[in-house]
Amino acid sequence: MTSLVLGQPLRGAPAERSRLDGTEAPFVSVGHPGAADLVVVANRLPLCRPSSPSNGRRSIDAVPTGWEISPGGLVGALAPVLAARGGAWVGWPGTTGLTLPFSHAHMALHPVALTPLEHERYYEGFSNRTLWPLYHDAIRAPELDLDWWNAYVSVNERFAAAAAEVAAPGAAVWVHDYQLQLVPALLRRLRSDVKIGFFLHIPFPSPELFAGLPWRRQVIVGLLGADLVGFQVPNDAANFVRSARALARVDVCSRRLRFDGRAVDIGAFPISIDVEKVERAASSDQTVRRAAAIRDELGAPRHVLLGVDRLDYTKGIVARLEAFRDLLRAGVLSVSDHVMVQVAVPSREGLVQYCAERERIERLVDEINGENAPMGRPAVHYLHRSLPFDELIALYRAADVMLVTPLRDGMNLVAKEYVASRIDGSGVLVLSTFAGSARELHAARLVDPHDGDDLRTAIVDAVSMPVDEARRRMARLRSTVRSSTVHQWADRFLSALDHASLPVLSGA
Ligand code: GDG
Repeated sequence: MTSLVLGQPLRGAPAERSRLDGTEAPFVSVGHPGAADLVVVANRLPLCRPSSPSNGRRSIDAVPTGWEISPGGLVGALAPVLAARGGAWVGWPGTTGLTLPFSHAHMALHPVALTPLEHERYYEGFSNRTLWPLYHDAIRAPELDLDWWNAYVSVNERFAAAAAEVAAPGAAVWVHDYQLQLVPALLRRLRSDVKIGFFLHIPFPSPELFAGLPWRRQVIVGLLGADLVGFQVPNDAANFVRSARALARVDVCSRRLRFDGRAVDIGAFPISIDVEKVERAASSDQTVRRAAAIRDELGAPRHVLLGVDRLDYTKGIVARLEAFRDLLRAGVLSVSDHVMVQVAVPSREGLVQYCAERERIERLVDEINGENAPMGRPAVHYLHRSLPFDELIALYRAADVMLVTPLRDGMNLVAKEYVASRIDGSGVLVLSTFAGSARELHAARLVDPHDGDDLRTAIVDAVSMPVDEARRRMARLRSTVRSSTVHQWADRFLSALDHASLPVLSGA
């Protein structure tokens, strides 16, 4: 177990009270390499800028004043496991200022430093201009650049070295996502005693698409360094197995591959949300009041339609707005009865594809409002910012129809959050069949976002759905979402990793 002393700062180190959930666990410096029984390795440390101004107290160990642990689903799911097992989180802190390890709420956080050039090549370049579009059905043309690939290799080496340093003998190391696909094999070379799990949050492409990546074999071999490789849905796992067969000549026996004299387990582990947290927020009096106030602010229309996405070309925001525009133009919907709210959280703003997408979205919003909206009463309310969690939940409660229409998405948690927040059993979810969540949320009004006709019909179906049918569907959706939480997801993955075949001990 870890030998971190938590709950009090190290001697001489001034404490900073955490603002996460009002807990009082301080950031304290840690200096115990090789002490963590569970290590999470992810591109980012779970740190963010607080939404409220800093209280002015000084942080320690170069944690800049005003940083806090980000309260997202992943950290919510993993923090208790890390606390119970004694765990560490290895990741890029998102800034150049943070270099020393520190701890928070029984987690040791180990920053991995990146230079601005590495960030540009490894993260913006190879991760987000090569892999992201390639893994999302090449909705945008993946760009190839040898310098980006070289940076990806060297940054993955650094992450693997950091994980190797903090993992206790026999520890479980859980590597996350497309930015770190080489880490499993690199880490295995450094630490053959640890168990290595890898989970991909985004889709894995078909072998035909994957063949467009010149470094495809290296990526496959990188992933095959794990004892367990997990995907969102079975189809992603099947795509991976097909490429592994073709490129690395693995033997396949059901869900277990044999590669290089070792077994590699493959599985689908659909991620979920903190259902209890969403339900608690959705049922508070404050949220109910705020949801009613939002409807009033929107002009008390009969139907509020909602979209909530990172501003990303994979999310199908343009197709959704075009469908809404066309229905208004055709007079099928009317601005007096139908108002749309689109939250588009700023994302990857340094990349040209994202700037272009933002321009397309904003042109469409202007077009729709220009053509249809009376003065002071927009038809589309466009929020290009991140909202506080409670406001997001109030919006879910205010919305009669939730439009989740990605062109391709690993899972899509917004769909699950909407369902979890509909505690009164009302509301209609329109969900793309290209989202991983469509495999579980069959009772949604499923739609093909690539087909404008289907999208328009789905919106009309949603706003005109008989109350009985809507409630029947929502009851099924709610029972599905409630039966599988993010905590169960983490438990399932980690227990599958515990049961994966034992690694060969060094020297054995
Ligand atoms: C990747 C995969 C997979 C959004 N707007 C606000 C806000 N959000 C939160 C949502 C949700 C999260 O962001 C978005 O999650 P998604 O699953 O929709 O999408 P990605 O960011 O693309 O995530 C995806 C996921 O990883 C997990 O494996 O499902 O397929 O692409 O939780 O609530 N949160 C707040 N304000 C906002 O304005 N507070």
